[in-house]
Amino acid sequence: METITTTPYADQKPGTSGLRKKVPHFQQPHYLANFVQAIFDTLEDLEGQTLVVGGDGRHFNDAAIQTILKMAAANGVGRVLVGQGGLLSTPAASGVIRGRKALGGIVLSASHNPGGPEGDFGIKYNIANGGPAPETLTSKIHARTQVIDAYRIVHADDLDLGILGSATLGPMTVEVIDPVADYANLMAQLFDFERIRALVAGGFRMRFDAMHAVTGPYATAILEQTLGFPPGTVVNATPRADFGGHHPDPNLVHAKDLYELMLSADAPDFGAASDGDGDRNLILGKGVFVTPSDSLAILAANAHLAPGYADGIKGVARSMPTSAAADRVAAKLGVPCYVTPTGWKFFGNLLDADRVTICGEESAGTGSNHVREKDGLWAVLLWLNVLAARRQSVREIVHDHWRTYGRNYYTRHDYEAIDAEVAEQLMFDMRADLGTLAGQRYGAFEIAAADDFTYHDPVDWTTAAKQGVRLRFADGSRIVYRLSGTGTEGATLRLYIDRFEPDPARQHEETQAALADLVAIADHVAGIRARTGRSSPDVVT
Ligand code: VG1
Ligand code: CO
Repeated sequence: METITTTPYADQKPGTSGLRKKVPHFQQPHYLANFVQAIFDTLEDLEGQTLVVGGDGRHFNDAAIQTILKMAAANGVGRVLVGQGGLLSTPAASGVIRGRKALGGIVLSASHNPGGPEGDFGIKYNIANGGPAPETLTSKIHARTQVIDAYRIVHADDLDLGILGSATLGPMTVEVIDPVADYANLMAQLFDFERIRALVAGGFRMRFDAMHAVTGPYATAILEQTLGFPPGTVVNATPRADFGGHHPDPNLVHAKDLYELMLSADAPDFGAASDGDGDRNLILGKGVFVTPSDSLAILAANAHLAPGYADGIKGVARSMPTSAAADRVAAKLGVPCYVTPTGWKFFGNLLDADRVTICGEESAGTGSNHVREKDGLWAVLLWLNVLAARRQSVREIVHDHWRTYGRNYYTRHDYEAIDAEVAEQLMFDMRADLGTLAGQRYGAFEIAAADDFTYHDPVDWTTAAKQGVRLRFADGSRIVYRLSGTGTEGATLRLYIDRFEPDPARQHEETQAALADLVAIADHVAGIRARTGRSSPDVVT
């Protein structure tokens, strides 16, 4: 074992989902090692404990895992479970931590961000419940990175992570596990696989786009090899270190081929995709895109059709920028709906306290109490279970939902890689203006309230302030402004627009047209185009 002297890096503050930087940034001397040692220093009592390590297979995944293993051995960890080939989807890692009663895990991913030698990389720590470390812990890790002066590592050859089974690294055991098996078993317990198999046998067809990311092996094993979908149902199924040069982001821009197929005459019944680390989902029917906010509400309303949720759900939680569609379902079911800041780590306490069963975010993340991460394939399987039980098309289910609960027209506009100072100033000015905004009128829209969202965790009473500026209008419409905590270049401004339409006769407008007035108001109030010099957003979802 060797102790290596080092000096701190100032920029190791974890964001919405861990520490994310460009690959070359992570390759600076001791950069990764400093952060890993900061995690180990912050965790008390590592001696003899079990940790889980895995990632989405992007560039630098392998090298990072070898470093982490050698550091874990030098820091007294007893055993590390690592996915074969260094792979573990984020939800699968969460499941392994829980199922195998590990102390926690290190998940390597930059999610939907592009990969490759110049792409993004990321690292985060998950705790024993399988979920992302809460802010109390991430702040301690950050504080440690600021004073770190040494790290510990053993000298050893790299391990072959391609072979299942046990190996030793100094005093530590490394177990290379099948990354899919535990996860596939968990899914089989939650869903009615027989019923889905019957649906498939009846000619129901789907396409799943794994985007050359980590879900390929999971989707192939479950959809094709277990549920009977024909080979070729899962496309782009082989994980690649650069995701085939694409953004593994399952939205209508980056999953364009799938979207076009689903709009075409040859569309199968169901289309879905997942992101780099397998925690997000895109849901499409023939000619229809289901917004993530609607998907959350529809899954909450229909979850009882799956065996894992047959007793009903305890409650629902959604991130603040997610539309209020789920709130209406919760109200009808007579269960609570919690509103949290953006980021899955805020759902952990609610799930652990059994206050909620289903959670979701507008950014294509949906999940349940089965793990402590959002779960892309889980959402796809729950949809399949609902489709198999209801024997209606995706379109019929969505329209039926709107008729019953009303429709929330919803869009998100992202202004990416804008100047960080301009972005900070915009948010600063909005916050300063909050007091004067209420009562302002723009055509038919009147601002009823304006605030900056502060969350009070109802379980541990911690507070998270400055989570997004909200303008709420008299008719229930809403505009939200916040800065991304996952970008790696400049700043990304996210603008979330939401309008409720209870009248079934008016629920079939094109989304952007239905929201055009509010989009114009959002720009006018914050001066987005004038300040950024951009004439339009980079991504509209
Ligand atoms: C984005 C999304 C957020 C999500 C986070 C991590 O964060 O808006 O909803 O939880 O990414 O997703 P931000 O701060 O950039 O808006 V991912 O799939 O890590 O895993
Ligand atoms: Co992700």
